[in-house]
Amino acid sequence: MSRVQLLFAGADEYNDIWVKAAASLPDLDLVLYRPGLDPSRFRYLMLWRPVPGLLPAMPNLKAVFSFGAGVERHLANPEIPAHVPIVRMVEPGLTQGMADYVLWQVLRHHRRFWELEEAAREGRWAPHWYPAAWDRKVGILGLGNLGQAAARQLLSFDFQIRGWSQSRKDLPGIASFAGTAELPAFLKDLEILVCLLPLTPQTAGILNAGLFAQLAPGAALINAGRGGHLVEADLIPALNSGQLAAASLDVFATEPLPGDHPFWAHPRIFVTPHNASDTDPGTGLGEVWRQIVAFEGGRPLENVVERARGY
Ligand code: NDP
Ligand code: OXD
Repeated sequence: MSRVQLLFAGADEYNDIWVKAAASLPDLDLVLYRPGLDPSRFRYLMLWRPVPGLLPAMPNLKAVFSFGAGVERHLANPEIPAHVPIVRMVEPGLTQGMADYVLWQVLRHHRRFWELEEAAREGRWAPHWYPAAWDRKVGILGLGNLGQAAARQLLSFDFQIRGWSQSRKDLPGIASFAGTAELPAFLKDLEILVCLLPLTPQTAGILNAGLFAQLAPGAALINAGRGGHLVEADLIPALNSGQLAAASLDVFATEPLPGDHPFWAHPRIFVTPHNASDTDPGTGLGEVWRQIVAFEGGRPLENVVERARGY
């Protein structure tokens, strides 16, 4: 196969790391997008945020590779022609990063480490009781690539794991709940809830007061899906009433989270800057290259977004 050019409009702040990673793929030319560049010759594009005017100037485009796993921005971008496939990012670095983030936060809530940190800061000697991991009920909304990886990692730490998805899964050790009808049974008595759903019209606002009320009293919430999953106005009342004990939020309706947002200052909310997991330049680019080679060889692309279902 002759050399292939990939136009790269990723997250600007890491461009140099991506250029370095591309050096290990001698048949791939990674060309960084910059205003004024003529994109018409490119057949492949790697895209994070929309770049107004870019897609209409790419008549030879064969596929858009999403820089991330979440594709709601691409689906909302009217400039991506309907016939051009959008490929979700599925790669080992992103997957492992999310499994690690979820494990970190689940352990934090399981052991209420934040209470110990608070006590230590205040010079208080305040041990507390905690149940064994095998008695802790953890649920994952979204049992796709990332949700399954997080579930497997938690399972290896002996937590009781349930997952919720559109279609039922047959995964050893994980109780699978499927569809809206099974959501109440999934939520019942859950002590730690992790959201790893894609943002779609069906999942927007799913983390709301009605859902919190179905969890065990004093449950913890971890949202690493999208900010649009959470009804922000419902969170602080749920924390103040004790329905929720604490929350870890990585994603927000407005990013960066504005400096005066009440989530920053709330003692039971732990904010991270949409950094739960990132696409790894080495393995991420390797995956894009693997797919381009297969596609050029006449094989179908994998992980193509189903536009009608929204992910
Ligand atoms: P997948 O497409 O692999 O998985 C999505 C899962 O959600 C599937 O199990 C799917 O069910 C389920 N689902 C979708 N809609 C519904 C619904 N209406 N009801 C029930 N279940 C539903 O996505 P990934 O695991 O790769 O990524 C998930 C999300 O994580 C991304 O969309 C993105 O928003 C977020 N993300 C956040 C990052 C961060 O740093 N905070 C980093 C990367 C991703 P089924 O299996 O039946 O199709
Ligand atoms: C992603 C993300 O979608 O980083 O991959 O949020």
